[in-house]
Amino acid sequence: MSTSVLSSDQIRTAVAEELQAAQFIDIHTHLYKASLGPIGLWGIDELITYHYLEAELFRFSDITPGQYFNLSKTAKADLIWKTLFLDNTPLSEATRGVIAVLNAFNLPTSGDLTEARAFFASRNLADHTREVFRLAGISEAVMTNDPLDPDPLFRPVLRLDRILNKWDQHWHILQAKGFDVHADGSGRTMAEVRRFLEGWVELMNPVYMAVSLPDTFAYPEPSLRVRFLRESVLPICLARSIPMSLMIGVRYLVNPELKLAGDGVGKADLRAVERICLDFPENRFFISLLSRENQHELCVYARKFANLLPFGCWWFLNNPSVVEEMTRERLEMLGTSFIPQHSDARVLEQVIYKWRNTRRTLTPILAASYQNLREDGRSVTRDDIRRDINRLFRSNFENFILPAKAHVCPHDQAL
Ligand code: HDL
Ligand code: ZN
Repeated sequence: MSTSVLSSDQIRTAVAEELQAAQFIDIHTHLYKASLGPIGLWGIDELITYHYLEAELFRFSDITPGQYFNLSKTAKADLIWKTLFLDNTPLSEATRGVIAVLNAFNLPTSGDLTEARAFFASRNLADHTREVFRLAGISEAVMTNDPLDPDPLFRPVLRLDRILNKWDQHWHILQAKGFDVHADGSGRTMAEVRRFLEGWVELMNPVYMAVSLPDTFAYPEPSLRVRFLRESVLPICLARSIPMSLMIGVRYLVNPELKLAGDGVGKADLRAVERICLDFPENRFFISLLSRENQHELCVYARKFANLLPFGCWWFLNNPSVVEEMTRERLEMLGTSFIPQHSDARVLEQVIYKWRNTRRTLTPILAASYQNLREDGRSVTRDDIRRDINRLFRSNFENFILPAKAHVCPHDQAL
């Protein structure tokens, strides 16, 4: 316990120390646990060929995407390394992140990749994963797809993009598995998709369900996607007390040639979020939006709907200049009732720099909030800071995924 009151000039140090000491839960990643074998991405060649860096390569090099994607993984990494890290200064968020990972393992940040490749090749993945989580200061990461065996470092999510966004390309897979479904959603399709998902919920025990949605997402609308949400997905989420994560604002493949790096961003109409929260007041929604222009109104909606939990500075927003603006407006409008960040890591070691950057960016923002509070007349202790950081990076998530408790009014308890 530390109830000692902090002076103004002690606050920032206390915030930095408490952020450093806290173990975060990373609620949205594209990582896979070691026991799954070779499907998880890790090591220097995967770090350097991250699709964020591929997008940056094409701005500095005259190689075409067609020529680039025909190269071997090693050749791609060598080209990106030379172009973005040697011939130019790695000043972007994604290039600086690779430097931070190399530095974390005392590897050279200039010259060629020989020593880095030898280092990562020497690592045992299970041990390496634990070391990476330790360096990142995270106790667990939530994956987008689950394998079937429990692992304390990784927790599962049931990702629904193919059902909700690409039913026309995937309905036949369910039909081949014996589910009575149809391309047009007719007949018993909705009930059968619910049965399919209930089977996966039984198998995976997901902490939440998730879907990425386009900037044009509308609700209500006479679409199969909305019918699946209303008739199949959200009823299961309610019955099993599983939150639904809606990540809205993607303009898919604005440049198809760039493949995974080809997606863009668009401002969404948040009346869809408003209506879903109203229509499903017992369901709980993690909401992350891709457009900077949607962020302030998301804070307003979070003030209207307690079943809406804003999370993260997603994808193109995960840069200090935007993270600062989003986090400040969330603190001002929501206090600590939101989840500031997730890593969205695709390559294991990215959690090291993504979480270091989060701590570095949030320290002055949180410190300023406490200093304002102190100037307004309420003292601040290290216990306050520790409790608030735990809420921001752990218990807001943990409480949201717990089965909904019956609300007991203080008056009732007194009776
Ligand atoms: O849909 C998502 O979960 C996004 O995060 C995409 O995976 C995106 O390509 C990404 O990696 N963002 O960081
Ligand atoms: Zn993601």
